[in-house]
Amino acid sequence: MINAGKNMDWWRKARFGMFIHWGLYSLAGGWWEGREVPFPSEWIMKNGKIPLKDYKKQAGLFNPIKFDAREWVKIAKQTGMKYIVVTAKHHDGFAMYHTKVSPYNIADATPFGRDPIRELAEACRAEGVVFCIYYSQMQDWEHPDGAGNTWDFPDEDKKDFGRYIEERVKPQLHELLTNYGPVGIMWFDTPYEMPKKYCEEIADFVRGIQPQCLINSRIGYGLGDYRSMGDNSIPVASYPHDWETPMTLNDSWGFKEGDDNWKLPETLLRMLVDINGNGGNFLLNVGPDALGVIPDRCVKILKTLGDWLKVNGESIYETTPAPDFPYVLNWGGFTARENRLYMHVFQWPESPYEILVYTFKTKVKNAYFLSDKSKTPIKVLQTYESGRDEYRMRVLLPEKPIDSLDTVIVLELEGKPEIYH
Ligand code: H79
Repeated sequence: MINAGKNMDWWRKARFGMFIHWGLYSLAGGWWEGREVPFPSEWIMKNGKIPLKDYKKQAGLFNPIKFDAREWVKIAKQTGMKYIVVTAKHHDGFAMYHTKVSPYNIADATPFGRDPIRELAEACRAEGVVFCIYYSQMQDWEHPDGAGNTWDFPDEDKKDFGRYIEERVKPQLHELLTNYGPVGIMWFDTPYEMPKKYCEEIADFVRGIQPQCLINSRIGYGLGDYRSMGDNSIPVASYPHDWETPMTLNDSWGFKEGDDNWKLPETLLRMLVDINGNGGNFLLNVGPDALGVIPDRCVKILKTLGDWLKVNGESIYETTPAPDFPYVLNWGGFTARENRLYMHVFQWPESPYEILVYTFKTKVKNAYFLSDKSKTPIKVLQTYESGRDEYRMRVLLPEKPIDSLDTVIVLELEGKPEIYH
């Protein structure tokens, strides 16, 4: 993989972004002709084998009059998210921006008639959030030569994938990269059977227009700038490249009526800490509904995260990978920045209210709660074990946690945050 970090600065500092899945599938909301279609709602067309001509009829009904780009971007910002990745075209092939390449787009085919991608790009710029685009480059269930639609276009021999790339993908990428200002990431998805030639062509095409634009690894063949982990998967240790985990808030990416399997704020925070501690970014998804509203329940969960980050953001942004401890930290986990380690205590210890950490290469100079502006020292008892050449420490805590979700303790170290293995 992966270009050696060129242009990665903003991305490495950001650490937390908002994914937005919004499309015609948000109108169906996972239900078709009165029946729930299993799995994520953005897949409804394929999973329900819905004929293109029927799926397309949704466009005439799609009128998200409550859509307010500024509001979405403000929600992201208040959640502490530094970038937004929004679906300009998902696998269903419907463009959520005003493309001139095909009439199958939100501005031309719906009563709504606006270009939400433009509005979001402008709102992001106004609010200082990095604007990024999701584009499904291989699957397109509307184009007869795109991949994936085997029910409307069953005759595989007739398909000319190269024609789809030339007629649809490149012209649309050209629009997205020339009409909406600087794009932080062009986020591609699922290149499974795509010939290398096309992947290289697309990567070159993007970089030819916006050289600073990052490309995720789902372009294929190691051509991306950073590694996208599998959907909803978090590696258990740090990973020797820049990487990012895309994660759903409930089960579906697109809005799905009745999908109430919401993750708890403490679960999400734990994921954020685990991901950051292992050197990755967290791209957390919301699925706005057919009216253009991010569901209340999402907003509430995000607000809890945002409130925590307002106090504790120093332990998340601009972090570098924390050491991989060779034992389970059953109280929580570490993030790291310069000569500081941040202990994220999710599970407060029972009496005697202390946490033991060993195998440190260096001494703790100073310890305090991150939320404590006066930095009142927390007691840390340290011993040097000459036989093992390591520092062991006992962090002595009060009986009750400071924060109900995750209490952060700053450990200022004499040396670098390194441990013995
Ligand atoms: O956009 C979201 C997903 O729709 C997309 N990636 C995230 C970011 C994605 N595209 N392909 N895949 C995920 C992998 C496909 C998984 C599948 Fe399935 C398992 C296809 C069929 C079985 C999930 C479950 C989708 C349909 C059923």
